[in-house]
Amino acid sequence: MAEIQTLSIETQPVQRQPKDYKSDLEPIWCPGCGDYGVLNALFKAMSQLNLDPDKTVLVSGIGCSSRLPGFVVTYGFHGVHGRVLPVATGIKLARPDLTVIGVGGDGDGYSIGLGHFPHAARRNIDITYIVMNNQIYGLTKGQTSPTSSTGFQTKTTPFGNMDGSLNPLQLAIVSGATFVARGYSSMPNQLAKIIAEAIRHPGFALVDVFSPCVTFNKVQTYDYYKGKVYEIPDTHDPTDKFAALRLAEEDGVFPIGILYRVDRPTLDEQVAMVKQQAYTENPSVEQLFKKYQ
Ligand SMILES: Cc1ncc(C[n+]2csc(CCOP(=O)(O)OP(=O)(O)O)c2C)c(N)n1
Ligand code: SF4
Repeated sequence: MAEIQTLSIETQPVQRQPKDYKSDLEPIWCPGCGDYGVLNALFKAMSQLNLDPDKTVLVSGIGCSSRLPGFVVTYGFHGVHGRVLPVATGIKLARPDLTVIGVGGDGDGYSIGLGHFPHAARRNIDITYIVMNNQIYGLTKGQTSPTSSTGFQTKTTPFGNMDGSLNPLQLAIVSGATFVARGYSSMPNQLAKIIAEAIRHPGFALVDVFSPCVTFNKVQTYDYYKGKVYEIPDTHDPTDKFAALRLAEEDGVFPIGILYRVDRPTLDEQVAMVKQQAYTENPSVEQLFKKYQ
């Protein structure tokens, strides 16, 4: 009998370009909104990593910035306000093979969603969280957010914001995040590099991005950041927690880059190990009853 020959076809990996991640939907952000820069940097980062859109999920909440998943050809989940992190955590635990990226605004992530933030960080779930921080609520037309500066006059604070402003970088570091970075939407090449590193990092990675709202924030404008943002020098040791906290504390000038990066087991790795152990031991229901009665 003739031997059956199997034909193997070698397929070359496709190198995707930034434009290949762009969906047919055109962004409807105001002209000049910082979120355009973040979207373009994300396209570049995805191309640098050659991410497969069929294996990538973008999860967002509600806000101008949370529209972002619609503009990308990956899977997307445009959820409810403030719930990026629990949804992203659930997706990553159910499908650890997927690259999961949360996106949204400072209102979404640091106000209504803040309760989820330290827990995602301390659990070290392997997701990337990009916060487009414009220090205001854009979608609802200009109210203060937790990162608004003290004294900032908005519709909700006509006599000036009386609150101190939250420092998301420090909060992430002390909560147990293993990758903490700051980007600026007007430095798209550097932002793309930071986002690519964050996605590559195994564990909870925060990328807080200054992304000016040109319509409602007339204080933290592009002019405001000119001369205040600077790249973190190579001499900074990102494994030094206290050095990272000091960088995040700087006031009046804003270091851009990776402040903190360490390795620690991720939640999804540990859950996979427990699942494996349960399959290996495979106890009967009777044995389980005996063990726990
Ligand atoms: C439960 C709930 N509360 C309030 C709102 C109203 N709301 C929609 S977006 C938003 C804040 C948006 O600010 P931010 O997350 O910073 O995003 P931006 O629009 O600035 O990108 C608020 C309060 C809502 N949609 N759902
Ligand atoms: S309102 Fe602000 S945040 Fe929203 S799209 Fe316009 S500039 Fe961007």
